[in-house]
Amino acid sequence: SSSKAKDPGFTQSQKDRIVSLLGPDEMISFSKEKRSFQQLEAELINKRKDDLRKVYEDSRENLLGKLERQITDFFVERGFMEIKSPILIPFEYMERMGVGEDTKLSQQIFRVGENMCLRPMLAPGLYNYLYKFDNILPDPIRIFEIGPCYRKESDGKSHLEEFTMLNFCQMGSKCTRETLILLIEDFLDSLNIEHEIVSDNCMVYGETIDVLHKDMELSSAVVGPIPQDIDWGINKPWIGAGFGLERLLKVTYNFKTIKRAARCENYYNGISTNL
Ligand code: ATP
Ligand code: 9VF
Ligand code: MG
Repeated sequence: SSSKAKDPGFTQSQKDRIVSLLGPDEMISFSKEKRSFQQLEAELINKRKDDLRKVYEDSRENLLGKLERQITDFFVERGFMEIKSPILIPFEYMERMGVGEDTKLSQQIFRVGENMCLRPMLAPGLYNYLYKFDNILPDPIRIFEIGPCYRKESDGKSHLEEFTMLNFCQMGSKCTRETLILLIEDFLDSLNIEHEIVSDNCMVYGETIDVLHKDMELSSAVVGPIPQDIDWGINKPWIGAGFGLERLLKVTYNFKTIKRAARCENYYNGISTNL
């Protein structure tokens, strides 16, 4: 038919290339597209070059870096101390977290040499700081960390193998479910992110309070204490929550895949760099 004749008939790799060049708000219907692959690609390349030049001229800020600074300001203003603990940690920490060799998460850990691994979560470092600060800082103790975490993953739309976690926690008085939820709501309101709170379960913490945006988990939050606390020298109530920064960016900028928000040389601020 004549309509078929106009169909440029994009191959899958051409479609992938075009999709990678789209901006977050742009859509394309390949079946209705009149332009040839070469025309379309050239137009999108020019748009993306303009986008990158505009970032260079206007703000020069990296979205992930900027979000980390914004979140840091939020928690520092609310009395939480900023922590930077090691990314390369003893594997023994994970066993002490209750991540035994038979569990799913233990299969996801990147091991380094005999005894070390890349941290898959921030909790071990925060446990150690809570223990060290317990006899020094006034009650309740509030700390948080933002930084890289690593997990072997297979599913790609909202999972990265290298991602950035925020974990904030409070230990001592007022560690209630209500305090935790108010803090989470205040935090997500500051980022203008709609969310829903549901109960879930996980292997490390038992019962969790999960924060969802549509079907995607933004956070798991916990009201302690939990049995593992004793192995870290902790014997006070606590509350805490872990958020993935790339998931927050994906929601904020409506990215089709989390890759656009990741540490990834193929995108800068969600804009293709393969131009
Ligand atoms: P999921 O079930 O989605 O794999 P999880 O429950 O294993 O996540 P948690 O251990 O609860 O993840 O980690 C806290 C938060 O860190 C998650 O809610 C999510 O926002 C983020 N996160 C965890 N794993 C990843 C990942 N592989 N890539 C990006 N973000 C992640
Ligand atoms: C909730 C998600 C054990 C007192 C140092 C703080 C928490 C966060 C769960 C995270 C994780 N836990 N990704 O602990 O805040 O650890 O799996 Si603490
Ligand atoms: Mg979770």
